[in-house]
Amino acid sequence: MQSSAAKLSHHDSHFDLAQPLPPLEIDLGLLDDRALITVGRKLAQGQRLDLEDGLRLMTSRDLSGLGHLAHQARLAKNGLRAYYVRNRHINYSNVCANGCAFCAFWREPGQKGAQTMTPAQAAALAAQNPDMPLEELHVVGACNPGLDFSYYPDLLRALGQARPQAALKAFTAVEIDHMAQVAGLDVCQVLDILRQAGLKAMPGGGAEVFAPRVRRALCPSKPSGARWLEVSGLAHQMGLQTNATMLYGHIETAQERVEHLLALREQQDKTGGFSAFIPLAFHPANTKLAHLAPTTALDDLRVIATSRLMLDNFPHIKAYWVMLSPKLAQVALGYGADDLDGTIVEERITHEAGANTAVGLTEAELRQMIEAAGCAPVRRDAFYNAVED
Ligand code: V47
Repeated sequence: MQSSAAKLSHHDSHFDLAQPLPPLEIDLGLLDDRALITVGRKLAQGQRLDLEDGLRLMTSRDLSGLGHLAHQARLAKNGLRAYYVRNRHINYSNVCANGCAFCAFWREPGQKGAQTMTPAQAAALAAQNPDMPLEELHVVGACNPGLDFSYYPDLLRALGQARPQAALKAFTAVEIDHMAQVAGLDVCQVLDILRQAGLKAMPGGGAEVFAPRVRRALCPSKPSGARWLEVSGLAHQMGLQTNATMLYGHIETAQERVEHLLALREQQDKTGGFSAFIPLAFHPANTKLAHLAPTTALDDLRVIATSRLMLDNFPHIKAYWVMLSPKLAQVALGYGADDLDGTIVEERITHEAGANTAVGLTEAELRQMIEAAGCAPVRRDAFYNAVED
């Protein structure tokens, strides 16, 4: 099959990685769960997995069997390489009109703790620690009804001046949709203006779980899953690489998880611009869902492994250490993940929801985690190109 990824020239290095999986070397004797044997046979024949297969994976308790399948897929895509990036998060505003039930980060306009950085304040943060080179600035905020559209290109220009070497990976599909409404422009016009101001790629937040049932219950004001996919696809058609996420571990069912993955896979078949998928483990503290238990290690690894196997056309699966903990993220490198994200420096969305992980890791710590897992560390840029000193 000729993937549309091939049409986007800057994806050339990802072309093979965005192809469905080749036949995998599966040892059926390593699978305890009989349901996994069906999946293992399909993988050995290079067949694409379907909803039923996804459910078998997503509900299996045979963690070592799942790990074997996902690790073979990881090896086929990325060998034993494990990527990390020297990056910094900038959360420019927490003022949000959406009020999602799973979010501890958002504030009402004027509420105690509501904050919006001026572009100059955000640039000053980005410029901190000038001795620490950054390949990426990860810039995410909220749907702030009080900001004019001109704020966003101003923010990008200020950040670009503060850190000219860092690629600006900024604004989720949800923020882009919000800007289009504020500006009275269409999504491509918004992206064009942002790109002229320095936008290089987009993060994958705001996808949550696409199922309308879940969105009605948790984030009714947010655009639909179909809209999130549409905005991402338009970004791809304009040549921007983006990421994708799934927030799991709240009220979603196993089937809704697998359907979310299949919708992403279908979009990737069409537009080919997703670089990485990042499963986001729900943190309940200080949210309207604070009564829910946090995710378990078994479920975290199962979601990583299932994602690697179902998203056969995604180049990378990220184990986001901020949410998983560095220890579990390290283990996830043997369950399909090939990227740990980065140095981060400052993180608010997960920490305000109760995460007790560090706010940042050093490059040396990331490399040690990767080497101790038996993988080869690769420092990357925002586009997954290897970066040498
Ligand atoms: O969009 C909100 C989720 C996302 C909670 O693209 C929560 O490289 C857990 O998208 N518990 C932001 N998750 C984080 C994100 C991300 C992170 C790292 C890398 C990339 C990338 C993207 O976090 C939000 C939302 O889906 N979120 N509240 C919570 N309580």
